[in-house]
Amino acid sequence: MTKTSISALVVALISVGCGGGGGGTSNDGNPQIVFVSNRDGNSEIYGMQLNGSQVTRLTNNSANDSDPAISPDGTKIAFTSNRDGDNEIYIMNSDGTNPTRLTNSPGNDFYPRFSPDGTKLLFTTIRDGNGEVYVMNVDGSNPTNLTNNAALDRYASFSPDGTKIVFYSGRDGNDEIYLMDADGSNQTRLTNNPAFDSLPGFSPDGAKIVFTSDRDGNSEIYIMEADGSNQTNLTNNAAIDQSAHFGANGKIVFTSDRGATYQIFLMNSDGSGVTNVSNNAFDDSQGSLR
Ligand SMILES: [Ca+2]
Ligand SMILES: [Ca+2]
Ligand SMILES: [Ca+2]
Ligand SMILES: [Ca+2]
Repeated sequence: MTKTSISALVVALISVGCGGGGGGTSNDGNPQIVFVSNRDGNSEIYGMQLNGSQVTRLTNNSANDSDPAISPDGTKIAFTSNRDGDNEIYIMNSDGTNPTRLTNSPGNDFYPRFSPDGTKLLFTTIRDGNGEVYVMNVDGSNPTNLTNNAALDRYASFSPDGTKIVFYSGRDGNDEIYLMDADGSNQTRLTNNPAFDSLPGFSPDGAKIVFTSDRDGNSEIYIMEADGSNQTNLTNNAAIDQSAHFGANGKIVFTSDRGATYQIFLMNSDGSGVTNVSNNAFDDSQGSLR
């Protein structure tokens, strides 16, 4: 694929969903990073260690598999797939065995994110006619609409203590980041910028939120305090930098096309120490770090 067509692909993926997560950092044999790659001919989910070693393909079918998130204990991976017709939420063991469908609705369901205790999954669904943030038990039971309004609501992640949820909404006329309590109450806007602001995720101490914005002319990774103050550009690069998520070790994983293809990068929370961890000729994206 050309770089231009991949750029369009990743923009399309952003509109449907991207990665995130939190949890332990011990090297217990489970993947530390999960991501999406087309290296084997179509969109599949892969796992690897923090240094890019032990790359393992975890899905193997012709459908579009995307949006991977690792459970806090590292044993499960939630993801999105259209293998049964339209996008639904699935869960599998971290070695790729036993993929199980958790949703079954005619609209797209995507972007699963684990609660800190691993018992619940946030996800986005259009089953009610526009994007809403739902929460369900990790077995798929009791799906509950948390946002419940006429605008687009998407891409939700829990705070490390499980009491808050940060998410994207278009309810105030453009793409902004919002915070709410875990039961959907107290929905509050954190960004207020005419540009695209989306894909938010908390730092492991809950003090900061990382997100993607194009307010400085192209897609960059930003960080802000959890109250929305002190919004700072971490990447400052002419390339497309997007889809950032913290791990429990305080590192940020993100996707960038600053090389010849889209690759998975790690950096420190101040933007230093940028390292290409996937480092191959194919497009890799939607990295999620536990
Ligand atoms: Ca596939
Ligand atoms: Ca809505
Ligand atoms: Ca905005
Ligand atoms: Ca950039």
